[in-house]
Amino acid sequence: MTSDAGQPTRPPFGAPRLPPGQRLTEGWPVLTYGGVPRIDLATWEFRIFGLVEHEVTLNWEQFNALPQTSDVSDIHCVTTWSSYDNRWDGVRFRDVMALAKVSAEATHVMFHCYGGYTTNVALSELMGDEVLFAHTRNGEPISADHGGPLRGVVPRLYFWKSAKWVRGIEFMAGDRPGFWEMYGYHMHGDPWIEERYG
Ligand SMILES: Nc1nc2c(c(=O)[nH]1)N[C@H]1C(S)=C(S)[C@@H](COP(=O)(O)O)O[C@H]1N2
Ligand SMILES: [Mo]
Repeated sequence: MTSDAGQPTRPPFGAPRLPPGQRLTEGWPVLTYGGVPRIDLATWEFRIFGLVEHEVTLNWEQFNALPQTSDVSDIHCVTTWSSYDNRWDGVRFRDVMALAKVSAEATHVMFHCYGGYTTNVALSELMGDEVLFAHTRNGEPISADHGGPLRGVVPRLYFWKSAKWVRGIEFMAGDRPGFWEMYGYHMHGDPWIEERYG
C-alpha cells in the first residue's frame, strides 16, 4: 500500500479491518497531554484564519447553525488501541472551510485547540464525508475529557490528528509540525502503513 498524492490508504477489499499493530478495545480511553481546558460556551469561538481572503470567527450558536451531519467511523490510536463504529454528529470540515475563501496556495491545515494543543493535516485528507467537527458521539454530547464541546474527527489518520477542544483552523502553504509532530510523531500518520513516528 502506498499513500500517493497524500491520500490516506485504505485496506484492500477483503483485507482485515484492524490496521497492523493495533488491537480492538471496547471502551474509549482518554488520552490528553496536560489538563482539560475550561471552556465557557458563552465565550467559545471558532476561528478560520491563515491563507484565507477574510478571517471568519463563529460563536457557538453560529457554529451549530451550520449544516449538521453524522458519520460512523473507526478510531486508531498510535498507542495501539482501536475502536470500531463510533457515530459522530457535527459539521463537515469542508462545510466549515467553505465559509472562508481559502487561497489556492493552501496545502495543509493546523488545528488549534483550547489549551494550546495543535496538530497538522494535509488539506487533501480533510475533504471526505468522514472528517467532522463533532459535538456528539454515539448519541451523547462529547464530554470535556474527550474534547467537548467540539473536537475534530479525522478517522483515516491516527487519532492524535483528531483535535480535542478545537478552536480554530489555520490554512497554510506547506506543512508545519503540530504539538506531537514536533516530538517525533509522523507528519502524516496513516495507520495502514504504520506512520507512527517520523
Ligand atoms: N487538544 C488536544 N487534542 C488531542 C489530544 C490532546 O492532548 N489535546 N490528544 C490527542 C491524542 S494523542 C489522542 S489519541 C486523542 C485521544 O482522544 P480521546 O481522549 O477522546 O480518546 O486525542 C488527540 N487530540
Ligand atoms: Mo494518541
